[in-house]
Amino acid sequence: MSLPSAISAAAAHTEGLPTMLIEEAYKEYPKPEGIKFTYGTAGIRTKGDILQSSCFRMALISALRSKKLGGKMVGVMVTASHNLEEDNGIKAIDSRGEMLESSWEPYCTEAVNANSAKELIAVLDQLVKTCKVDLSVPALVIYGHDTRPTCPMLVKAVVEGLATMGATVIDAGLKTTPQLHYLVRAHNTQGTPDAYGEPTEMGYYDKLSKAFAKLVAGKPPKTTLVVDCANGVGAYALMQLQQHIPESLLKVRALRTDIKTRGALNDGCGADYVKTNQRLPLGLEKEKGIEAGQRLCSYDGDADRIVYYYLRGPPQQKESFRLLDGDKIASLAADHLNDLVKRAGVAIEVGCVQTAYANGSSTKYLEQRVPVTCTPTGVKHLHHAAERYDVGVYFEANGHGTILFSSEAQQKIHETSPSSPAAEDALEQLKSLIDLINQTVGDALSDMLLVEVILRTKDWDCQEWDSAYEDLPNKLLKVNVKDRFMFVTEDAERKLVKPEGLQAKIDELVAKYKDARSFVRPSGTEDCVRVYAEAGVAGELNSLANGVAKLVADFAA
Ligand code: G16
Repeated sequence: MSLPSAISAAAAHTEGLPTMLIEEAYKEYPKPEGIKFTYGTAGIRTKGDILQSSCFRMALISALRSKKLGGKMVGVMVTASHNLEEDNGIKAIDSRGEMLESSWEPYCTEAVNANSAKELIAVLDQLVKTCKVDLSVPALVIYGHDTRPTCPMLVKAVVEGLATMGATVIDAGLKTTPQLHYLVRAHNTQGTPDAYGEPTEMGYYDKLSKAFAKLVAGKPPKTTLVVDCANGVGAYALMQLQQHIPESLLKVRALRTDIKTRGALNDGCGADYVKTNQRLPLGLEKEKGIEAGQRLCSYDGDADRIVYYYLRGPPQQKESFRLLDGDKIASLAADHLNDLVKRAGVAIEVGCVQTAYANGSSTKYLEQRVPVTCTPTGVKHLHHAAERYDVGVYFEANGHGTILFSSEAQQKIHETSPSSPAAEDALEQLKSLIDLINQTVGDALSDMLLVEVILRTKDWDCQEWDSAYEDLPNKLLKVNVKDRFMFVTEDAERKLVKPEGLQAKIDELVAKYKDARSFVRPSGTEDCVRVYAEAGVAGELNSLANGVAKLVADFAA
């Protein structure tokens, strides 16, 4: 069916679900046989060439979600973020620009696994009834995508799904994930007291760059920041951002910007590679100008994560590498905000949210300064926990995170009368930080500007930032198993309840090492089980991590 005729047919259908149109369109989007999809840590993620049916069905659900939210704009992002290029995925964005309300996730999983049009319609019907969706409300959905070769075909499936539901659509085109989150929030808050910014890509750069300019006024850059763009959409976004920030305020050298070469995305570069391998992006040590003291950072494939790093010696030596990951960013930001809040004399509290992956040293450091909460992996969990603080700093160790200012905190910051010039300066900084930080979701560009502002304000280099605490030696491993869903965790993923007996074996092993910790959890974005290990003695780390990985493999065999 052609799109315009589908749109008009569906638009005319306001009483119930457009079942005939769904049945018709379904023929093009049957579920691939023998595959079980799951709406996991960050939406649905698997090989890109088998995702069309999921994208079509997620579009149907997004239209329903918009209807449920009174016709507010919601978003759909086609990306597999940190995964390699052959993978792809789809994540739904709610009307305030945050992740999809978790009670809708099981419906997504059911819908993408439906084996017939009838089953699919039954799932949607159930959703409409249980969640009391008024089908007569018009739906508005914006969609965007990253640079993966499978994106055009998956976007087509999204468009067909939205047309089937008669939704009004906005094609955001190539975007970073956080940009799409920004656009949703900005659109829905336009003309209200909570207006988030102009709902355009240019509005996004404008908001960030103006706040940045205020915060670094009179503090010119002393160094060039080298950015590894993971050969992804971040390369494009950074180039645009540079058009808005003059070199006199920010000196950037963008590397790994090749979005055209097949297979280059996240390959040997990007935040995940650097964090997991605790080393420079492949081949960077040979680049001209990469030397000791150089400030470096890496985005991931959709620019929603960032990690920093620097070299203490020659780039060719492994030991020269020093990582400043999400934990270090959280510590830097929490400290800075705490200082500002105190200096400003505003009665608000800064809190921090981490996951089990947070390095033990970072948790110890933060707990001495602010309240700290631990949640399961996934920004959706951290985001909600951070909302409980006046100012909630949340970062996963992998560099995914942001800072939330509650409405009350923002009001207090805007209404407090400064008692001294120092208090006035702190208040002005807080006001600009509220604009600089993308509060919808972790955002590599916004987080990068935040780190630059703090380092510039403190007149620190990476080494001074790094000296806050020393990370405990740690290692992340992936174990490929037949069925990762047989691994079930509790206690914010710090303990396994299934398979039975495995946790006791892990505990037994960990007890043999000094100041050690290890946990195991199934990934929500890759087909593997992840093992994290930390040890007080560096020389013992590999033996512990490999030992736990072996236990996992043995239990899964
Ligand atoms: C996504 C999530 C993150 C999570 C990461 C890894 O990141 O948004 O919250 O930490 O996946 O998750 P898992 O260990 O379950 O595979 P991204 O950057 O890939 O969207």
